[in-house]
Amino acid sequence: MACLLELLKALLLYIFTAANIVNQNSCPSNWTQFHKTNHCYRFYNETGLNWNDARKQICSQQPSGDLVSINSKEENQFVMGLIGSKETWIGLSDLITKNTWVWSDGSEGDYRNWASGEPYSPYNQDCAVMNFGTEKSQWVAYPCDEQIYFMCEAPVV
Ligand SMILES: [Ca+2]
Repeated sequence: MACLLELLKALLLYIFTAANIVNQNSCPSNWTQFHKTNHCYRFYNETGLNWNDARKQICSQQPSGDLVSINSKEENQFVMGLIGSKETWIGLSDLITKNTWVWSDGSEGDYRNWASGEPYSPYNQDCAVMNFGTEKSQWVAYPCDEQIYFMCEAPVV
């Protein structure tokens, strides 16, 4: 009988712990978690949107969600793994102050992966796209009203 009780206790502890892990670290379905940032990511590759609509209409549906901010080489590689070679908006722009590129989610840090000669934005190329043309995994300044695929990032819920 004592043995059975011990077994029951162990089983309850296991269920409780498993439930906790799921609750503490979960991303919504269709989102992928990156353990280094503990954030969730989703690549939207069905309908292209302009930079602002992608951000305001789609990414913001998730609490504290925004276009992806790429803050390290590791995060850049992780994002590449999800989007492959598709041209994709990232959350970097100089819309607020010309030639000062900032992340839309407010994250800071100096990591940049511009293609050679970029950011080249003499006119209205004020938003950053990843994978433009042959510049795989690198970033290029591009007109914000172009409609292309995009990636969102949000904290785990
Ligand atoms: Ca980020």
